[in-house]
Amino acid sequence: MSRTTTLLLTGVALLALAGCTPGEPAVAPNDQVAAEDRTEEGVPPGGEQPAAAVGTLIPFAASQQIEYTQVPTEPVPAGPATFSLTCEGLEHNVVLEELNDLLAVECDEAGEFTGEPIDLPAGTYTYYCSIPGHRSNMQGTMTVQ
Ligand SMILES: [Cu+2]
Repeated sequence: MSRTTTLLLTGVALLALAGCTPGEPAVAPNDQVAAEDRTEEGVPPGGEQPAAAVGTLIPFAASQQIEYTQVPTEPVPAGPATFSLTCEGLEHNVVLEELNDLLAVECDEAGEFTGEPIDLPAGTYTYYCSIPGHRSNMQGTMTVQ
């Protein structure tokens, strides 16, 4: 998925969230959604999210070399988070050591990849690429608070 597409999808999701009127229930049953607001499948807008970021988006990037070219440099908020990884063609991933070596996101071709949402407790995490031979040059720490 291209970065532009992801940004567009994220924007659509944000617009859908912004469309909720304060004071109303956060989740509207489908039968309370006006017919013209339903999608073709009968799902209210925003009711079926694309595989886009949930919670805090934590972007990583890696190059054709054995290196990350983008990593988190500021502390990220604890709670739901989604890792993304933009690659140029060489296979890489982001694994979180403190979460039992959880695979946060991986790539096997050029493009931007989005991982499954993760609930991140506060703490300091060691991230690394688990592709054989990569970790020695692809490792760092990030703070979640
Ligand atoms: Cu790698």
